[in-house]
Amino acid sequence: MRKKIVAGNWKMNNDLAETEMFLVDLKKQVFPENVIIMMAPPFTSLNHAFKSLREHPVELAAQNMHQSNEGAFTGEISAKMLKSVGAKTVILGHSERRAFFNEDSAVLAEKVNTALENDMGIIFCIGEELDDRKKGNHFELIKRQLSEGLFHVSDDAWENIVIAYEPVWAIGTGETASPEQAQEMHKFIRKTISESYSKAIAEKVSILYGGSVKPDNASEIFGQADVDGGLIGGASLKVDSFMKIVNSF
Ligand code: G2H
Repeated sequence: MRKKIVAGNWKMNNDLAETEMFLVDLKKQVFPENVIIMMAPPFTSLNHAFKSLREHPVELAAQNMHQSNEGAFTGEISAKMLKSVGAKTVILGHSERRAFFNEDSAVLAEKVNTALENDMGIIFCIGEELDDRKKGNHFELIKRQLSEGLFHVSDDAWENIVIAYEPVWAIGTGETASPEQAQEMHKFIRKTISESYSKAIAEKVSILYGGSVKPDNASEIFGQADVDGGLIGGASLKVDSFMKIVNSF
């Protein structure tokens, strides 16, 4: 049985007071036992959320980190720092990082190594632009993102890796991949992992879908054979919609 995961990616939303309001409401909820729930608030809210959620089954993730362990990198955050404030996992390769901060596969491969060295979990994001899909290049592109950014890791590292497939054309646009499109790509990703590693590894890795997941489309998407949960942006900012998605399996 693969792990089912719903992770909220808050992006650059919610200051400390807003985080606290969210947490007050979140802690009143009943959490399902069959789903790993993660939230990735901004760095500034991580430690507060971690301390506040100690008695609750919600894991903390960071939205990014630097590839170096320390040094003269003004404005950056290291894996060790993230761990020290309670983040167990880091999201790497989000399309917004790739597009707005020029993170390419080479730097992502370094970040992957640093996260693994520091014993952090990774949610590794991949996804094609609309243009790639229109041209029919989407499978090739996804394969390239995987092989260039991730496929240098050892077999054992896969214990700490989750994939998030997020078609860029579906992010924050209200447009979602159809459940069939999600399934088709998730199956392809699993096959690609199987070919480069092994069937056993491919069958075990959780592959999340991300891109305008909402309470009204989550259960159909999560019902697909190769979809093991979601990376949720906008709909993770309100406890009500986030929990409806968490309860969509
Ligand atoms: C995709 C997703 C979360 P949203 O970026 O990573 O955001 O659900 O707002 O499309």
